[in-house]
Amino acid sequence: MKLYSFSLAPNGRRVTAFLNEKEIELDVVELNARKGEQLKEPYKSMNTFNCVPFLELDDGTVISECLSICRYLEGIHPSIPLFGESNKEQAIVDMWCRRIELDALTPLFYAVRNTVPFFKDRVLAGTRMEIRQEKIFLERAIDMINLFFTRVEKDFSGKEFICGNFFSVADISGFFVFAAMNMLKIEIPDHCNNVKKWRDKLFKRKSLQFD
Ligand SMILES: N[C@@H](CCC(=O)N[C@@H](CS)C(=O)NCC(=O)O)C(=O)O
Repeated sequence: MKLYSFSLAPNGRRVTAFLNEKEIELDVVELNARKGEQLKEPYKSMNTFNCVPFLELDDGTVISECLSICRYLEGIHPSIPLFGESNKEQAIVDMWCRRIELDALTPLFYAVRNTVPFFKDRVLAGTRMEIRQEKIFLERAIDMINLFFTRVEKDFSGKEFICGNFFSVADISGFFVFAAMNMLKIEIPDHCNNVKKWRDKLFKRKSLQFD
């Protein structure tokens, strides 16, 4: 089994954080996504979505998407569960993963790709196309983040982490929401004290230390 990833890419780091939490070591092939290595053969045909990270199993099956890779790894390394233990916990982790990806992480990643000059002509991940960067994506991401955290704030009282009193893969996704906000200089809304405590806790966590 081999993981193809780029150590500087946020999505690559999401899987790295998961491996760190579980103390799993994998063979990793570093593909420099800034140089577009994942767009060259043989990688291009291995993962037709042309993004990192992706996992190649020993039978040749390729699994991409951070959460799907982590889900597979959880299945073969169940100890220190990060997708919840009981059926109820698993559904709650799934709910927060979806909320975080749909309402926060994806809008922020679009905002980055539509505003940072480096992403000109690579507005859509895994492409090199002449699509104009549109600043509206940043405005919309700020609206979505404000709404997202106003909702999260209400839901957080009495919980240590986003899904309850256990650390999960949803917290890892949450960390990358805060990291993208830092990059875009977007602040957590003032009234969201629970959210600020959550962020501070994540930034201190050993598995989430990146240069
Ligand atoms: N939805 C995918 C997103 C993967 C993704 O966007 N990866 C970025 C790195 S953070 C990438 O490969 N970009 C390559 C490029 O822009 O050409 C996931 O969750 O794994």
